[in-house]
Amino acid sequence: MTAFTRAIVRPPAANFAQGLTSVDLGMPDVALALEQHAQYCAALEQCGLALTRLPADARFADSTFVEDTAIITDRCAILTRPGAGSRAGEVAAIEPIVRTHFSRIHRIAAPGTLDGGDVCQVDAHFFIGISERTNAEGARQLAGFLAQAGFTSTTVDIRGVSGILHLKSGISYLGDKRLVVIDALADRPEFSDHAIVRIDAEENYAANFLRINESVIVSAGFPRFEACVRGFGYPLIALDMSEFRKMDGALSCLSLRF
Ligand code: CIR
Repeated sequence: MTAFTRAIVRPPAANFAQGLTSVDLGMPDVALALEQHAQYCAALEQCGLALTRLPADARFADSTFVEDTAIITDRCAILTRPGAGSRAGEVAAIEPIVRTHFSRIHRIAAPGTLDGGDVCQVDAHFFIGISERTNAEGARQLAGFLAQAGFTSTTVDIRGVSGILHLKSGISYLGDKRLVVIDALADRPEFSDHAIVRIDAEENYAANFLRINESVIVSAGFPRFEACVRGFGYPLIALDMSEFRKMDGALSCLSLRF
């Protein structure tokens, strides 16, 4: 399991509610989103991470979801080319901070598109989702950069799987060879080499969580998944993510961890 020491975060801007969403959960309350973001940052710090806190950026209503702009590993960094046109400029806004940590940076080029939310690292292997945001060409370019760094990867086509925007809306790596997967993806042959922990359909949103060093950060309100994580013995932090969920966001989207 990768050991993390740092994370990059950016709070939601005043126009957060004007971002993209595919769910019908109402308008987010920006003040509450800011509070939830502060709790999220405190949880990352509690897990031992030093945070780089970027300023809110109202040029891009979705800019708090920094995960989509870059893939950062312990061997290389790749700037993405987000699949939503309204988010394209977010990459230039994250590039300077990524450059302070990595001298050699790759980037996804047109016609490739790739959102970081479609990329799930499982030790030295990466699953890359082909989605409404990430196309086959973006996945092919990323797989090439990862291979140069000695990583392996496979693609997982999630188009047509309802209720998930990105691959990591439906799978996350718990560590210790355990891959947590929503029911709709649990039987995919791509995951057959892994120990699968299934998420019940009513708890699908819980499939996006963070394993940070020893701890697991989960979204509050999913008691069966919480009990499952506790049963494995991981220290657990549960965070209210209600306002980010209204904008199709979840725990992993709010940071770049390395
Ligand atoms: C979007 O639609 O792009 C944002 N409203 C949500 C992005 C969530 N990002 C992620 O899951 N990595």
